[in-house]
Amino acid sequence: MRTYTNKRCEKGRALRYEVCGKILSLRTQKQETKRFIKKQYIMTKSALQIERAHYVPKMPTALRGAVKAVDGEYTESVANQEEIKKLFPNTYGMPVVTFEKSNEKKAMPPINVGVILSGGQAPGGHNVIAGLFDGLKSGNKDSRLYGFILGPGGLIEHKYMELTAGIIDDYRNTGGFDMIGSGRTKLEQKEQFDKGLEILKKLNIKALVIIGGDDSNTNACVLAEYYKSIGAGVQVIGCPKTIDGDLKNEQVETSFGFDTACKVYSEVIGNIQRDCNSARKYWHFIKLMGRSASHIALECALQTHPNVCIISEEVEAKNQTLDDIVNQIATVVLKRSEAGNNFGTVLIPEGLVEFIPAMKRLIAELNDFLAKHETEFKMIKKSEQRSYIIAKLTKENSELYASLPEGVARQLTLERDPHGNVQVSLIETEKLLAEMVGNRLAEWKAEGKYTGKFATQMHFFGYEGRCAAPSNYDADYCYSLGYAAACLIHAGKTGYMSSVRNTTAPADKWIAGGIPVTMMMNMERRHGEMKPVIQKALVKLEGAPFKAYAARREEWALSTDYVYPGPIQYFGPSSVCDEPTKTLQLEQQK
Ligand code: FBP
Repeated sequence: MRTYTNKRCEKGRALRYEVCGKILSLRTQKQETKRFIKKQYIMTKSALQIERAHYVPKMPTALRGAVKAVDGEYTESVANQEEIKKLFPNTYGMPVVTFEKSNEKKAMPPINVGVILSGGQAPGGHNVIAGLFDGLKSGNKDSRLYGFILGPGGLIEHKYMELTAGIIDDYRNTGGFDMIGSGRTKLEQKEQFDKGLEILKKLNIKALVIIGGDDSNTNACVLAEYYKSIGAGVQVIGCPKTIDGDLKNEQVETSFGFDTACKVYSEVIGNIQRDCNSARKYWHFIKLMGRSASHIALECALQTHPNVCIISEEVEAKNQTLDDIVNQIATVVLKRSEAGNNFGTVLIPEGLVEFIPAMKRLIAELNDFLAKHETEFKMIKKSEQRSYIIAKLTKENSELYASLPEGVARQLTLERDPHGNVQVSLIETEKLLAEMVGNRLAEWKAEGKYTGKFATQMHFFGYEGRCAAPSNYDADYCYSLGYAAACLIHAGKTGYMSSVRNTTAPADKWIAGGIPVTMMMNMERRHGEMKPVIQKALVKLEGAPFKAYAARREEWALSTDYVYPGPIQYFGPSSVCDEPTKTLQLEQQK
């Protein structure tokens, strides 16, 4: 067994970065872990980081000082109650917990806690960990926090580091997940749970906090149920993370990171719109991250007033074809050109192709076909692959495939994930639509219907926003989520998601507590099997944010009513620094 212990002094305080455990005898793991330790010594900070480190997140009154956990009503899952109750006999139906200010400060025994960052990065993750750390220390200064490295894989492979005060201070109010790294290993097998338990026992960890999206929180609940069923003595608490904004429901107002990411994208969309309104010669096709749901595209549209924003959920509901979408955009281009405006912006959600019913059918047939004929397909010359596929597909799919631009047709046949599915996020929808709109306008020009100019620029915004320094909203929200997770641990809870609500009100009025994860679950078919999962929230067409967009979109299409939100402000008036997303404001007005 090897042990690494590094010491350094800062502000007169000795800091210890420790990584220990048998597992370090493996060379690769040792190197990865060392990389994390080394990083602590070479972190050069920007002027903003230095100032921002002093920011003290605003917190609900209930979490300041002694905290009392108050149990509410017992709960039921949102659907499939009987099935979910059977699958979670130990964690089903628990009450919602709300924290209130208490007059008596109880001394807590020291506790060791583990934390995992799971899935895609989202601004504010470090503040969840800082809030958790401070919450644990306020219970007992001898409590310890361990971070599992590079996501759930760190738990299974026993890669971890102790998160000391110095490390936490270095990362307060910063973006990214680089304090301990993140990963996409799915924590769902009993063997993984048992392997994880070995290291939890070894480090005397009594609670684990999993910071992740809907799937990671579902798995956190499965883990909580398992550990409870075997009497492992380890509590499991989840925290709602994802820039996609699709982990929300009656109990969870928003997932953290959505606020900051949308503000970063809106800033650059605004800049592009100003450029476009200055040069008046380009149409900008902008694809926005967000996986399936269109929340990010919708929020950015509400912030910036583009000429067109496609909402995937509407495309599906109206059974629109690719041709319908192309016509819709081309019509706006034509109308604006009639007013002399040969420029504009189009926002496209990342997951669009999966929501176009005809494309969905094409992708499904391609998945099946290529899974069965992969070897044969690979033998075909590249230049002949397109005609080969056209000849093999059913009539409807073959015609659609033949109508697609060459590049996109190739992406549909080449890029496949480990499950044999087309990776839709890699399909360059912005190029697909720009090219198809260009073709449609050329047809209209030939018919004498259109006389304008159409020059395009393409963009994809995603990674630019996932690690931005958290906005005040995310810095505050995340810190409170982490602090509330510590309070849930102190209250002996397991199978809960940390929750902070009423977040459009000033922070001292926020309501902190915990929601039993089973309450958010229903049964869904995943990989051919019915599984209990947290319901994913897509854009609701009857919801206030979509309605607000729909009410203004015709006006925005033709007028040039661009809004330029500018960069996130970290210092200055609250009206500029603390404003929540338009989505949240509209939803909370209900
Ligand atoms: P999570 O759902 O894990 O939060 O990830 C969000 C996301 O940024 C999606 O918007 C995007 O489709 C995906 O991650 C990209 O994945 P990767 O990080 O593997 O490139």
